[in-house]
Amino acid sequence: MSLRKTFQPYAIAAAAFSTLLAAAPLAAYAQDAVIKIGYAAPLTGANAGYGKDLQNGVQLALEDAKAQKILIDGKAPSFQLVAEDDQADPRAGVQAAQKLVDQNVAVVVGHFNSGTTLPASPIYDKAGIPMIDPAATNPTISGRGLANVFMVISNDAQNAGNAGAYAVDITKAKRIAIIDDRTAFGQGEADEFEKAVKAHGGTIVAREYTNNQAVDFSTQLTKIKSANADLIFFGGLDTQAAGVVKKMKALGMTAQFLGGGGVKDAEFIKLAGDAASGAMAWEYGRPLDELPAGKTFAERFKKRFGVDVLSYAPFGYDAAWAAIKAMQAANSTSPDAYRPYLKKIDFEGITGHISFNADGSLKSGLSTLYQVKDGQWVTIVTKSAT
Ligand code: ABU
Repeated sequence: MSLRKTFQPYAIAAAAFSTLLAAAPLAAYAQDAVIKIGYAAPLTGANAGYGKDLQNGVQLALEDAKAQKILIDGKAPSFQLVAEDDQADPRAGVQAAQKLVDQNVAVVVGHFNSGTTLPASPIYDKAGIPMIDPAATNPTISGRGLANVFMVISNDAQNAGNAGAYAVDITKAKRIAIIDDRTAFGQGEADEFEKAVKAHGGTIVAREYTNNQAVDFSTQLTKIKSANADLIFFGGLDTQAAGVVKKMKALGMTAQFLGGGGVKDAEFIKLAGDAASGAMAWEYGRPLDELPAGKTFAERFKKRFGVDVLSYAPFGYDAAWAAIKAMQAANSTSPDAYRPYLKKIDFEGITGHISFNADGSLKSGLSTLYQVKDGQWVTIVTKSAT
């Protein structure tokens, strides 16, 4: 039997403290039990803001669990966050995953990018460690039959699917263009958007692409301008989306800008300035201020970390709690023991109801359309998957 199969975080912690235990009262042992919670995301580079935001969400969940004095198998565990920087790079993502496996974490919350999550998840799966994805949204993440993959966020079949349907049916766009950043995320959501546009009888007049380091979008936008598009969908993240709307304005383009997930945040508005006005974007889940516990979460987060929620921190919080609740239900931190409970988890998180389909994807995923008005994102509509 492999080390992984016999892995028991409590057992390891207990062995390390065995000498101490012989002389210590039971209560002291209980408080010393350490559960390693793995976390992987970009902590350096262009996506580091997202990584830190998510990490703070996970950290807050662990601190809340401690404050609530939760018990697992009669013991009050001490959660230790073990964070690895995947640099938003697929190769570094694989290395980060292996490091977390080697450190015997009981669960992994991660990653942020679809491009790192896709190659990292089979490593956790092979090691038998559940990975709870709080942000990466390529639909194939949960579509490969991996028993240890769970998502607390809706995927891009749902989110970009809604975007495509709405662009045709409600916005009434007649000539739709698409640009994507050729990452697993950007291309994935652009593909889902295109599929939905076509399924709803819409017309794609141009499909262009860039890469996730590019800062100049002149070539693509000049072609799209010639194609006389009235709506442009961008598959990629906030910084580049801001560059696209700025260039659209510079070229005198009046087409509606529409982003998918990862565009709607304060950074986009700050970077795009006036060009952000009127921009639309679909994001995952419900607006935080419309969720029962959302306002309190935002206030507590600001008080604890000194910054506002950027975007995905509440999903990080819910991902960590999904693991903690499954461990509580199983009375064990052993993945083999708590995995069955994770599969049937059912609770109200900060982001909404958390329960999983058989493939680990979020049941009843929602997405929301926002638009920039007077320098702020305002909510247009929230929809369930099309
Ligand atoms: N889902 C938003 C951005 C992260 C990603 O999927 O790559």
